[in-house]
Amino acid sequence: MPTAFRGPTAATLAPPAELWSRDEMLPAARCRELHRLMVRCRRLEERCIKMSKSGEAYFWVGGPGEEAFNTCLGMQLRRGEGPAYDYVHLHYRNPGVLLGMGMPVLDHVRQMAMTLTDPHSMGRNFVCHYSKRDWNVIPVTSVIEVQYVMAPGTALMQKRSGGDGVTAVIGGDAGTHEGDFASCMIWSSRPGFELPVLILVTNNGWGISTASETQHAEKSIVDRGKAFGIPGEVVDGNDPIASWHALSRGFRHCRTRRKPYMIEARVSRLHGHSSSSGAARVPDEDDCVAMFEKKLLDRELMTKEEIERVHTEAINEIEEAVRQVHTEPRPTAADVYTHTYAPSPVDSVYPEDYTGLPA
Ligand SMILES: Cc1ncc(C[n+]2csc(CCOP(=O)(O)OP(=O)(O)O)c2C)c(N)n1
Repeated sequence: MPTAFRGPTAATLAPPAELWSRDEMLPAARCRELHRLMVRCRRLEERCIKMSKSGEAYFWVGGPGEEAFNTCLGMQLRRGEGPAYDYVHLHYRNPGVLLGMGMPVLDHVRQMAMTLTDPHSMGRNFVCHYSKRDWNVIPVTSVIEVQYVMAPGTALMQKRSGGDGVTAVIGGDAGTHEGDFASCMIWSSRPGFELPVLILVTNNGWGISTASETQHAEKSIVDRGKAFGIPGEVVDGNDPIASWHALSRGFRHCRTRRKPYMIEARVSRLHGHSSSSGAARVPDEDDCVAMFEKKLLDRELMTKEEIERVHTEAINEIEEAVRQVHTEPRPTAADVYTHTYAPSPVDSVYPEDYTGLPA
């Protein structure tokens, strides 16, 4: 069996010579690891969609179609608390990032089912609205794009405190129209005060139901970085090999030069916007998991049976998590103010029997 997998930068565009460039190799073990993460993520998304339809949960949003890019990002983030580690400002399509960082699927299912055990919001926030202080995961908001204007803040603090920590920020293409995105570019690139911000955009071609070609006059979003002297690249976000290398380049640039870098990943949106738009599978979009499996089989890096086993194990793990959250408690009215403000009024201001409800 070959020990390394060589993948194309953009499967359909690159001439054969480039498909085999040394630049685009990944060790076989890493390919299998990425595949396992992508499959767990996809199966998790599919089960969560089912939960939203079966009454086991209420609302679903997520990133089926972004597994390749997001798992690569999660695996490359330097995980820990404080400025020496990387910070990550996410939006609502990033389970792959957290799984890549090592989050158990159970914690995602807990937020999906809105149980009290949800470590990100105690069951009070939408799914994918992560918040994890010990991994520098900044709380996700439903208000799109605000993450881009917050990112220079953590990067400024990282630059001042020394070290080589990076701030990564990610969001969708439609949201880049908002001023927050421009603020991110401006604050990250001030001459002499540049900041180590890895500015990522997952471009799925849609903003809910608005097609991006009706909104963007520029050829690619990273072109906007040129005006600010921010280098960047467009990558096939459906290709985990290309995504891995693009992200490596981006992290290396930010980590060593302490300056910003932009990556626009072209990705698919396989189940529409969210459960609000039905979440049915979209038939004519590229599927990164299926495409990667074809390459792994073609290069004899995995057998059909091994791939099937990865799917079965993922399904079993997720079903076990769903079974468990059915037994877990939900938030009560008494928790309504807990962690809403700091310090929590329930802990510090109100009497012990305070419920927040009218007497
Ligand atoms: C400030 C703000 N405006 C509008 C919305 C409503 N909204 C939610 S998602 C969305 C589309 C975002 O599209 P894009 O940024 O491309 O990300 P995608 O969902 O395609 O990944 C909009 C307009 C919002 N949540 N916040």
